Amino acid sequence: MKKVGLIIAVILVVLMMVGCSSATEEPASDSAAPAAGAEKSMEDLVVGYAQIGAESEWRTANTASIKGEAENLGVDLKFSDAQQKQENQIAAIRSYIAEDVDVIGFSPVVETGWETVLQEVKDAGIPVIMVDRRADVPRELYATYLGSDFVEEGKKAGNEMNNLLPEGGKLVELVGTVGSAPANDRYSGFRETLNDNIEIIDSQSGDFTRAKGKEVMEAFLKKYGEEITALYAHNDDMAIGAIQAIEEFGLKPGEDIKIVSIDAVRGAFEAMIDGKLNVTVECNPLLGPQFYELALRAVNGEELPEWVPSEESVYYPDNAEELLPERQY
Ligand code: GZL
Repeated sequence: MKKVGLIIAVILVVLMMVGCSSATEEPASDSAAPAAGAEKSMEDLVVGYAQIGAESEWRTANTASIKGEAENLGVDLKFSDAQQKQENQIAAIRSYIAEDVDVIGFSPVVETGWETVLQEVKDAGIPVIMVDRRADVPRELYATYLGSDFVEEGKKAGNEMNNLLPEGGKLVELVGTVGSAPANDRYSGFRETLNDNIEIIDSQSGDFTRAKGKEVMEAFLKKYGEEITALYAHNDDMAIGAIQAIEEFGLKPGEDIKIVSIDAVRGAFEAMIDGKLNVTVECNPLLGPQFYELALRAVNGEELPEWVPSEESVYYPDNAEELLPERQY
């Protein structure tokens, strides 16, 4: 009899231990977290975003859109600023793999050097969305590219320059960050439409910043002086820096030297109101809403188009004052 009681007691103790251990093995179910395999919602989303830096008004507005929309949607955003260095962006992307985020967004500072790290992201099963700029990588390494048609922006700039200089002229060019998609494509698009009677006498990088744009324009003026009749700047920040250099040299920007730039930031509208800039071609930085919508679709397993282009326009001095108050960046 005693033996039977002992056996029953041992069985009860074992059953109790199994019951406890299974309780400790299975975490308490969190009603907020979706069941494995269930569709995620925006509030469930954990996003890693590797931003380039803060080099221009455009980038500041782009960052505000990415951060602001995450707050609006309740997305858990992990954000990094690479200060224009590719190695910092790569390190940030690797940290997001380690954190096992749901999706990674980034704006590649230059087109090349991304295949290794994007293969690591793919091996980790995390979708990648390229935002703003694109990298030169195989299609299978990213879910989609959300951004502008930089070649089209360059073509528009060339057409606008033709309208400003119907008799032709001598033009200098401020190129964006060397090796970046916007610099490469705005360079080639511009040359597709520019008339032959406009000679490009010099072309150098101003790295998309006001300070460098001013410095390079000072060098152009020192070398060519009043021979220069036109400037093409790959972004408004470099154009604004160049405008300061032109005025300090004693010439009238927008009159002695016709200027076409790209981005359509508030500073460009202010320069057009002052008669110092002739045209700005829009490049929309407010990509936050589209980015998170695409991110959620990618995380929930949807196949996305290779490229989602942003809609853009061209702006001129004649209605700059009227439009400035409504400009969001
Ligand atoms: C273009 C963007 C460029 C802007 C610059 O999409 O990558 O980088 O034209 C910015 O102002 O620095």
